[in-house]
Formats: sequence, structure tokens, C-alpha cells
Amino acid sequence: MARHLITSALPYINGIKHLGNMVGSMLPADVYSRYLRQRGHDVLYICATDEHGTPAELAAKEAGLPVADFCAAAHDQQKAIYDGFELSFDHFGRSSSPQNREITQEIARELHANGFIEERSVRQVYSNADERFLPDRYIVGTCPHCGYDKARGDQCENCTRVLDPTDLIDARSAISGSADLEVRETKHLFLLQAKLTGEVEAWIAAHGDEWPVLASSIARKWLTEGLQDRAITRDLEWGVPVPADVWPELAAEGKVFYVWFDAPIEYIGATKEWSDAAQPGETRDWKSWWYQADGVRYTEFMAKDNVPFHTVMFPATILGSRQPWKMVDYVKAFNWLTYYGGKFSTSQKRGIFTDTALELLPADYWRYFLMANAPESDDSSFSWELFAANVNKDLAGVLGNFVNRVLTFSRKRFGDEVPAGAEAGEAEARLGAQIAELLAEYEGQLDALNFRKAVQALRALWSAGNAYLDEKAPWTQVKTDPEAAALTLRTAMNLIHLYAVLSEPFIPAASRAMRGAFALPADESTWYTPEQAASLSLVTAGTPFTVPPVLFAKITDEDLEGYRTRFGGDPDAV
Ligand code: B3M
Ligand code: ZN
Repeated sequence: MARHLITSALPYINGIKHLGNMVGSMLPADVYSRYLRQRGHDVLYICATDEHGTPAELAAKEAGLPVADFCAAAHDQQKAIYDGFELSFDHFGRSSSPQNREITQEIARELHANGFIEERSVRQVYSNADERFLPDRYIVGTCPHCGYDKARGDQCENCTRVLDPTDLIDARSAISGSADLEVRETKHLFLLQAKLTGEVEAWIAAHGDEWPVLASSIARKWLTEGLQDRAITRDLEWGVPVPADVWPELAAEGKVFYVWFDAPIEYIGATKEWSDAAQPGETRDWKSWWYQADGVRYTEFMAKDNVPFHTVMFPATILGSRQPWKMVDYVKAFNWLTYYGGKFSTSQKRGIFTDTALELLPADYWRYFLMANAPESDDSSFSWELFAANVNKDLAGVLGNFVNRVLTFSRKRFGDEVPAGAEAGEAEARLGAQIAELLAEYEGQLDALNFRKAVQALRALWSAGNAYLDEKAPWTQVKTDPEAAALTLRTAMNLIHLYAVLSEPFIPAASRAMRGAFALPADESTWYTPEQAASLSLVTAGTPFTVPPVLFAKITDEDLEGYRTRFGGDPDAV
């Protein structure tokens, strides 16, 4: 049994996330965590809401709430949705937690003690009306390139050009709207990443080749551009405060750490939150997962834009602390899920958001589709047409139909218990060998974190059952040889139980329904050995069974039309 630490990129606190956000981080991390738990490993799956930075403050302001209240409500709202998707975090924390504040400040002290943090003077825009320095995103004005009048001090979202606040025409405060701004000297802390370049390069050289090319290529690209020293403090009211014992002046000015400095440390912070939430009598040792944790294998899940922070800045922070904090072993990075080839857009209400998805259909429909089309080696596109095709063919047609027709027919002809019938013969031996082979392929793809290929292997397992059923045709056999028909149905019922166990990482609700059809005494199986897969005999004759409701409803043309109308989507654009 191995110890697996798994983290997925922390969703920003502001706004309900769309499906594209989930498919590139939390969902594959959940599938992998479930799989490893079912194989008997010790797994800790950690995630949290990323609550600091300008997105949180600006969103709270728009909501007319104190930022702490806004974040508390938004955290619970997101957590409820992820519960709806059955994301099995061991802990879903908050980067604004006391635990993260404590550990972030401790790591900052260590970096300072080792000479990797330096105070530097910078010129920054000060708002006299707001009596505070304004982070770049808090300054709005007209873009000098395209004339867009809501350009931000760091970037124009219209022409996407990166800006400096002093480039803006008619610059004004995004907080008060005041144009009474001036540039003043102020001090910030800088992480001396340049000094750590050699160590980060050596670490990536030692590990990067094991990662998917997407992750290692991005990490190496950033390294070739050379690591720059980076400001890691901001003038915001909401964030991890700079510790006054080391930097009294900056603390007095209310400086906080830059969100990307404390956010990855929340992986550790949330693990301590998990420990601190232990029930009486329960032992949870957060440090054993993170500190001198050589026996732990650590896998991170994220979208490609987060790779630089996870493979350069966070490792530099850990290396510079000179503390034996666990560093990532495997970075599983994803491309983008697009919506009909275009970007999902909250403001333009284009695409499917996680809350709406659950209103439309149960989580399994989405879990299966998103993993079957995971944007692993390239971007993938969501379209209602493809979604309906996957649901109708694979989920309803292959799996759901198999389960329903086997159980319904057997109940009709042989009653509510698994029929005995003839001894397994050559066809069952052939089927068992095929299932064992497909199981090995399925395990291999999951062990390699190839999610699309794993779904293909799972679908092949489902199809093998249908082929066996069609070949034996118990509805015909029963007319002349009921014993043979009973054997076929008993074998098919064993396949249903095997599907229940093996499909659980992807479609946990349907798996529960399939497993629950059989009144097995204390069904302990969490996985199948090759021998069990080959023999297909765990579900013995005489086992009482029930017929669950149809597992997956087909998506009709009317449904499809309704979705397209409501959410947009041009079938010709696919
Ligand atoms: N909050 C996600 C994003 O960039 C960002 C991930 C942090 S993981 C430490 O959308
Ligand atoms: Zn512009």
C-alpha cells in the first residue's frame, strides 16, 4: 500500500466555475483518488478555494459585502456544487484559513533567513481619495492601444495587451472612481527567484521527463526565459499579512502576500486544516504528508496556465525555505475545454456552468463525458451534439441497456434470484480471459493518468458484455435450453457487479445503483483481481436481486434543441 497525496488547482473564490475549470483539475484528481483508494492505497485528496487577491476583493465589493463574508458564503456555495459532482476531497479548505496564514508566514520567515527575500522600493500609483496604494488591477482607464475605456492597469481585456498603470489614459481608481492619483515610492518584498534558478533547473531536470510533455515543456520554457525576482507583496486589505516580527514597517502599512505566493502553500495549509478537523479519537498527521515525507507520492492536477506557478515559483519557494517540504512528483496538466471551439465566458453567459449542469442532469452524465473528452494532449470542445452522442451511445445504449435487459429478463423468466443453470463453458472462459485482459488495460491507463484512454478501456469492458449477451441470446436459448439461458444471465449479472466496481471512479452514482441490485452479504470488493475478472463468479446463484431504475435517460432531439437555444451553440461550428 502506497501513500498518495493528491491536490487539484484551487478554484478562485469569485464566481461559479464552468465545466472547463473542473475538467482540468478537480474532476480528474477525484477519478484518480477514487481509483487509488479502490486499489487499497492510502490517499489524501486536498483542495480549497483560492480566496485572496484582487478577484476576491473586487467581487466582494460588487456583491456589497465585506470580503470575509463574501468568501465564506462563496466557499460554501462552491463546496455544495462539488459535493453534487461527488468530488471526494478528504478536505476542501480555504486559503484564508489561520492554518494557511501561519504556514505562509513561516515559509516567508525561512526564505528571509536564507537570504531569498529582499525589500525593494518600487514606484506605484497612490490614490489620495482612497488613501491607499492601488494594485494594477485597481486602476482603470482607456487603453492606449485600442481605446477600450475599461482597461485595467495590468492588462486590457479588450485587446489583451499587457499594460503598465502609467500607460492608461484618464486613469482612475476602480474603488472610488477618483482620478486624483499620483505615483509614489513604496516598498515591497521580492522573492529572489534568480538566485534559485540553478536549483529549480536541477529539480526539473531530475523530474520533468516523467511528467506529460505539456507540463515539462511549459516549465522548461519559463526556465529558458530565466527566473526573475518577483514581488510577493501587495497593497490589499485581504490576504496573508506580512509578519510584523520580520517586516514591521511593511506590516504597519498593511501589506499582504501576493495571492500566488500563499495559494500553493494552501495545499499544505488545507492539510493542516484537515488534521485540525480530526474527530475525537481520530489520528490525522498533516506533517507526515508534507514534511520529510519521502514515502509519499505527490501528484498535482491543473490547467496549463497554472503550470509555471506550480513548477517554478512554488518549487523555488520550497527550495528557498531550506525545509524538507514535500515537492511534487508528478504534474498532470490539461489543455482547455472550449465551448463550440470558443472560450467559456461568464460575462457573455456562454457555456455550461457547474451549478446549471447539475440542474439539468445528474453528475455521472457530466463526469463521464468530461473524462471521455478530457483535454489531455490538446484542447477539446464541448458541444451539445457530442455530449448527447456520448450519453446516448455509451451510457444509455451500452451500459444502461445491458443492465436493464439482463435483470429485467432474468426476473421475468427465473424470478428474483440469480439463476443457477449450467456450468460455465468455453464461451464463459473466453469472455473471462477477455475481461481480464481489458481490466489490465484499464488499470494501466489509470496508473498512467491517461483518462481518455482509461474511459475507452472501460467502455470496451461494457461492450464485451453486450457482445457476449448478443452471442448467447438468452431470450432465444430459454426456449430450448433454460439451463444455458440461466448460465448466460448469471454470467451477465457477474459482469454487472464487475462494472459497478470498476466504473466507480468515473460514475459513482450509477456504480452504487448497479452494486445495490445484488443483495450480496457484506460486499467488500473494492476492485477485481485478474482471477476474479476471469472467473466472473463473485455473484453466486441464489443471490437475491432487484432491478434498479434505468441508469441513464437518453437525450432527445427536443432536449438538444432546448439546450442549444438556452446556452448557445452553433452545430456548424463543431
Ligand atoms: N486559483 C486557478 C486559476 O488560475 C488558481 C489556482 C491556484 S492553485 C494554487 O484559475
Ligand atoms: Zn486595449
